[in-house]
Order: sequence, then structure tokens, then C-alpha cells
Amino acid sequence: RRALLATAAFSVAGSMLAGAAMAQDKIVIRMSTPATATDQRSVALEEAFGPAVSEFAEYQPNYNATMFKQGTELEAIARGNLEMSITSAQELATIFPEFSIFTAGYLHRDAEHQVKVFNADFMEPMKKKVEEELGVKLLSVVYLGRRHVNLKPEKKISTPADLAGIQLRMPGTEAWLFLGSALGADPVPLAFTEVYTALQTGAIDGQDNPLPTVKDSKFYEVTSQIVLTSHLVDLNYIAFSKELWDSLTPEQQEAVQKGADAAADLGRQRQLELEEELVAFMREQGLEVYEPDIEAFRTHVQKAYLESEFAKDWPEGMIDKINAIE
Ligand code: KDO
Repeated sequence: RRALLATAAFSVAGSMLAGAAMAQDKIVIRMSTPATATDQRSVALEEAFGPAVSEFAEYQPNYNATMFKQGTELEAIARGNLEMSITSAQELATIFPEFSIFTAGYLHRDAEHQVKVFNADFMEPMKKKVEEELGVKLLSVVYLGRRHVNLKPEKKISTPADLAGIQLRMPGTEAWLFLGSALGADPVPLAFTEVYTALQTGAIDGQDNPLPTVKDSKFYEVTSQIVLTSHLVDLNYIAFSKELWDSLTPEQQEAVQKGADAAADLGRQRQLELEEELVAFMREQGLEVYEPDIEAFRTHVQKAYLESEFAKDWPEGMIDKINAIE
């Protein structure tokens, strides 16, 4: 962790906005994500962010991790090789351990709670640290949705014990893998872009993602069931180069901020609507969709987190503050 941080801090100072090339006198804002172009976060950014900055900047999204591999985007921004990404608390936690608080299962209650937490006073020092030490500005919080367990085997899952021995793909960071084991499964690290094939060939038994992702990336074609665990009300942050931000005029900064907020609002609305519709869609595709014993999962997962090494890095009293937000 320290080594990465040191490299990142050094690169921020050393990069001369190399990435912010100008196209037709416009700043180029390259965004890299493993998400598809049809994912609601991608669509919302194209519809709301791109136009909001179009007077002075050209928004250039890159999807399916074709520009940077999943999990390497923050470092790319820090080094001045990228201007923007859709990052996760799990990725931030690899550099700033306190962000692991937002990776804990059954913490955020819903999309609205996420936004209130992101805008709360206690988030300010955390955002500031990311800006100052990594050169990344977290503009807005994007709703990814309720993650559920999506399996290929037909075995009925009621409690965490039923997931024993299940090879559950998780994204490749420590915080994600911990969540997989807290659920009772055997976590297997794998990049998002590899998941479909791994399910198809049986290299993994399952994966976890919100329903809109299961539809968008067609995981329903290669799985038999969705266990509605709702184990993580998942979020992403719109991450922006602090160096580029500092080079903008106040009006341009306002446009960037407003565009990010508008994209986050639009994406959140659409994702919530999709989540409502998609249980029926999955059943039409022949998948079993059912709720397990949620209390059994919640108790098991929360206990695992509170007893974990991660909890030692959480700011004092923050869990209570998060829970106290109405
Ligand atoms: C995934 O790899 O399962 C995940 O859902 C993790 C998220 O944090 C996010 O990176 C997302 O993938 C990508 O944006 C692809 O949808």
C-alpha cells in the first residue's frame, strides 16, 4: 500500500498534464471503465456529463477495460495518463484502508442512504486525503445497485453455509475477496471482462452483481439462479484528475461538477427502475429468482466485518454515524 501511494504521490507531482491533450482547442477528458457502453452509468455519463462540458472539453469514454485494466485506473489518473474513471470503494481501499468501510456488506441501506453518506461532513476528510495524496477528485456517487449471488449450479441457497465450496467470482481486490468469504463462499478473483466466459466454461460457479449488470452483460445466459441476497448496496465514485480540475476556470469546474451530479442522478434513477423490472425478466429467461434467509446472511456478514482487520482502519465512530443517517 505504502509503495503504491508513494509512486502515486510522486507521479502527481511529476506528470505535466500529459494526458489532457487538446483536441481542436478543447481539453480531452478520457474516461476508462470496465463497464460496457450500454451500462446505465456509461449511458448517463454520455447523456449528461458529455454535453455539460462540451463547450470546453471533449468527453472520450473507453469501455470494457480496453484502455486500462480494471483496478488500474486510479493509478493512471495519479500518473497523469487518464483524466476520469468510475471507481469503487474497494479500489480506493487498496490505497486508503479507511475506504474499506464502504465495502462492508449490509452497510448502506439504499441508493438514497448512499448519497447522504457521500455528502455527509464526515466524508470530507476522506475525500480531501484522496485529492491531496492521490491527485484524484471524487466528484459524485453513482448507484450500481444491490448485489446478489448469481449461480450456475442449481443448488438451493438459504444460508451462508449453503455457499460452502461454491467458487464465487469476485473482483480482484482484498476487500472484494473478503466479501465473498463473508458470504460463506470460496472467492475467486477475476476481472469483470472475464466473467461471462468463466461462467460459460464452468471455471467458476457464480458471480455477484446487481440485476442490471446480470442483464447487460448477459450472465443470465450462462447461469441458472439468482439468490436475492442484497449483500451490498453497491456504489461507484466518479473520479476526476485533480491536476486537470485545478487547471480549469471556476466556471469550467462548475460545469464538470454539475455534469457529474446530473449523470449520477440520471444513472441512479434508471438503475433503480431496471432493478424493479428485472426480476420478471430473469424468470422469463428461465432462471430461479428467490430470497434466501436474509437475516442469516446479514448476521454472518456483519459479524465477519466487525471482527475483521478492516474494521481496525475505520474512522472512530463512523459506523454509528453512517447508521444514524435517516
Ligand atoms: C465487478 O467487477 O463485478 C464490478 O461490478 C465491480 C464494480 O466496482 C465496477 O468496477 C463494475 O464491475 C464495472 O464498472 C463493470 O460493470
